[in-house]
Amino acid sequence: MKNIGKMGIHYLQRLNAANVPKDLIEKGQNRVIEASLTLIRERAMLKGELLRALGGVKASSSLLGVPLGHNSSFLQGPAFAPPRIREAIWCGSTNSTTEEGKDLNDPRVLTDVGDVPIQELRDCGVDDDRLMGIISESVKLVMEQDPLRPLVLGGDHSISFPVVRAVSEKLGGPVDILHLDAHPDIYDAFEGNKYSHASSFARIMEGGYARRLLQVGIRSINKEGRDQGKRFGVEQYEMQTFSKDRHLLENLKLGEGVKGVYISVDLDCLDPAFAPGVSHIEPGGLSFRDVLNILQNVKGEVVAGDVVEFNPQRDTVDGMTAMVAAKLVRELTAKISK
Ligand SMILES: [Mn+2]
Repeated sequence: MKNIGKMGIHYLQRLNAANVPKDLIEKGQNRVIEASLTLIRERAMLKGELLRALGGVKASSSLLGVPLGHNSSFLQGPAFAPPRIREAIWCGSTNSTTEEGKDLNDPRVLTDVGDVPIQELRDCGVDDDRLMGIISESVKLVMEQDPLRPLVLGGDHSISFPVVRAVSEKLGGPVDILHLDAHPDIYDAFEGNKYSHASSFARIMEGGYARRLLQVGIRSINKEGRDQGKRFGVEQYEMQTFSKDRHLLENLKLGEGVKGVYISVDLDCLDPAFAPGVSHIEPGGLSFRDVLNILQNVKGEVVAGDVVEFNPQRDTVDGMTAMVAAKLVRELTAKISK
């Protein structure tokens, strides 16, 4: 189970080793990359055209799945999360309205452009440098279709780097990031991997894609995490002082003077009692209502977001964490759409 994310059929990599001409491989990979982007481009265009024809929509959430789990340092199950989250959103156990009354069945509120075919690209030997570029490009294709705004389903947390990079580049400046997580994910590199899910916010800050980075729910942090936080001017709110910080965190005003607000939710920000289906179980976390209180009360223009690190291989048999992820997606949708 542990190695499932590494079990792509690295057939072309083997061919490479057998002295197959390099340009033959590269040309084939480029065709697969173009086909991958084409499907997302066309689906985003169709949804954008639909919303523009309907009219009266300023911003609308559009789901983009990024089923990538191989940059996890421990388990790789988040590669399987996007279809499980969609299934939970639409399972019918609850009605289709968000808490404030937006109807998810209305395409003006929520659309879906599908998944970046991460496993298919890796099967063709596409490396992480290019994979991160393809994720960024896919996010930009969604943003090109006004009024769509990307709401990304991970995947492990490594995907937040290419997603935030794309959002910032497309909008032409930094955003403010609200990052809910047990971990700061700000190692310079983890086990030698600069794309590690534990390093995504170091890449984001180095790139200048965020002005403010607020990390909330932190309870697994070492000296490097704190040093890196200071180095990049990160506002780290640790769980040990949450009762003191609660009022501030439930009344955040972000995004003024920058291009907007990006919200990144790692499911392990929640106490494992609420969300057991995560790779890194870290007791002492936020309740689900704590998270909703923070998210629902954020003042600012939410331009994009992600929900990451759901590991279906660790979930309860009745899929409780999938429902938790789904409700977060629903409420973030309500926050984005207008
Ligand atoms: Mn985490």
